[in-house]
Amino acid sequence: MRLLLLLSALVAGTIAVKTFVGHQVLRIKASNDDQIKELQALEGLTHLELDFWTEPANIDNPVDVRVPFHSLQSVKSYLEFNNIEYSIMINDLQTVIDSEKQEMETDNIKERNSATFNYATYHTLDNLFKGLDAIVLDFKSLVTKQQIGTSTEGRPLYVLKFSTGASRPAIWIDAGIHSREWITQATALWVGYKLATDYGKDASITSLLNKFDVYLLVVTNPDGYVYSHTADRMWRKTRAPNSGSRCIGVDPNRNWNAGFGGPGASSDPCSDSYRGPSAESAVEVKNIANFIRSHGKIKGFVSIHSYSQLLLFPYGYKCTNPAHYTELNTVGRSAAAALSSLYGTQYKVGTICSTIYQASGGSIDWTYDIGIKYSFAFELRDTGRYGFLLPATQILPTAQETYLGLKKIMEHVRDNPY
Ligand code: 0X9
Ligand code: ZN
Repeated sequence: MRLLLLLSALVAGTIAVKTFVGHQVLRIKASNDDQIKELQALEGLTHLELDFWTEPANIDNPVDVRVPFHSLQSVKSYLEFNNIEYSIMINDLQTVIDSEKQEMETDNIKERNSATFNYATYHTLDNLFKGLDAIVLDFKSLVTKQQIGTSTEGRPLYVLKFSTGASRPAIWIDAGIHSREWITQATALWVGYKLATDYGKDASITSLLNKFDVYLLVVTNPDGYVYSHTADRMWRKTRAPNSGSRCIGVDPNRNWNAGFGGPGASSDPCSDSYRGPSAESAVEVKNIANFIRSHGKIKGFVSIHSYSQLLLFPYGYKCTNPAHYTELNTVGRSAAAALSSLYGTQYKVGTICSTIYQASGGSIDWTYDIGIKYSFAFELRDTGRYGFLLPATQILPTAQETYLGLKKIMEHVRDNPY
């Protein structure tokens, strides 16, 4: 193993790609609140360089942690010493990353010789952008591409606008605010394609788009997305430099002006949930917030994350229920039921705080508090078998079922004007 690590470090040094040889993903099951506290204490030990894929917050949700090779022994001993149950979900993360990469390369070579976009594979940023252009080209009278701003490193933030008339109210959908959640960008692109093809064919989508515009931001964090392909598959944040620190990036889902700086976000620039120096300091967040504010008629806002199979609504920054709790819960349940009707995929529905954890500075809390009643966040497949490394064979089924959930939410927005 040592030799392997050394070799991979050498290779990584020359091409600057982070490797995960010998990293394991452990699934940890806390059985009481003391054990939750012990896991939170573990999270504070930064020298272990643990990557919590899900957070220790309550005993209902298992905690998935990526443990680097050098920390495996200490972490396992700590868990055993504290009698905390765990199992190995992924035995060697690099093996999974390698097969994902190989599959993607083979698919992309095939795709180059084909006239059609392959929705069933993961794509580089450039290819996703080609996918956006293909939709615009195929559905000229319905879909336009609009740049709503630029990322830290100068990449465009493109939204697809689905519109059949001027000055309509609108529904916003974004994906990929966390770059490593690759299933979300892939799903969003297919959803765009499906919306466009369904207009004029599916009565419900037709009536929706005769009343509402839909804005779709497929790659909310393009710098992080590129970095997750070229340098570090597990990259979550933006790629903005932080003054006074060598660590890079802000968690763009801790940077919104909703309970900013409160619990469930870090003030440490090296943390994966670093909130940034101030709300909307991340240009990616600022650009979207500006767009939403100046539009003025956004009536539904859906942000797509992965993983865990959850449909969430406010609040995350506090643990009190929103004023429209009953309605949001009902809509959420009917969306989850529609989603489940296709392949039986089960979703939990509830507020961010009650379902996962308290987390401040999240997008849907901000949109809800500025008056966008129908604000939801999806956490797509799976429940942890592959986590962020969901096999490409699951892209289409995930996209198809998610579309049914999204459709239910959009229909509710359409039929309940406010
Ligand atoms: O912690 C998060 O930001 C989300 N979970 S993830 O594993 N994808 O990072 C959940 C937050 C959902 N809240 C909002 N979208 N506001
Ligand atoms: Zn996320």
